[in-house]
Amino acid sequence: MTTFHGHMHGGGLRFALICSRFNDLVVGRLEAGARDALVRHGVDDDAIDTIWVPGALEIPHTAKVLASSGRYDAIVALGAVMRGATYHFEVVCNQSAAGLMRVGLDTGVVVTNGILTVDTMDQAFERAGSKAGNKGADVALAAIETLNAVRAATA
Ligand code: INI
Repeated sequence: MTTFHGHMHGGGLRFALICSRFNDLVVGRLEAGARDALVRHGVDDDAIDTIWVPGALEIPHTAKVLASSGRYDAIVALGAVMRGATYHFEVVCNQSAAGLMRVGLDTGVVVTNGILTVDTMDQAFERAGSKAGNKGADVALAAIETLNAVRAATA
C-alpha cells in the first residue's frame, strides 16, 4: 500500500483567484490572504491572476471558462454571502457551492471554495483576517495541497 500526501510547495503552479465584488470589503481581504499564502508557499506572484465578477453566483461560470482554458493549475473561489431576510441567501450559497463542485468534477481542475456564508458582517470579518483567521489563505493552501496530492498519486 502506498500513501500519498500533498506537499505544500507551490513553485511553478498557476492560480486564478475568482472574487465577487458583492461585499468586496470582505472579499478584498480574502484575496489578499490567498495571494499572501500562495506567495509564501513558493508561488510566483505573476502566476496568480485575480478576476473580479459581480457576485457569488457568477463565480462558477467564470471558473468553468478559466478551468477549461488550460491556463491554470487551480482555481480559488472567494466571496461573501450574507444572510438577508429572504430565501435568496440559500439560493446564492447552495448554487455557488454546487456550481463550483461541478466545475471541479467536470474539468478535473482543482477548485477550492472560499465563499463565506455568514449571518453578519462581523462574522465575515472574523473569517477574513481577524480572530478566526483568513479563509482565503486556508482555501488557497487547500488548493496547493490537493493539487500536489493528486499529482503525487498519479505520477
Ligand atoms: N452575491 C454575493 O456574492 N453575496 C451576497 O450576499 C449576495 N446576496 O445577498 O444577494 C449576492 N447576490 C448577488 C448574486 O451573487 C448575483 O450577482 C446576482 O443574482 C446576479 O446574477
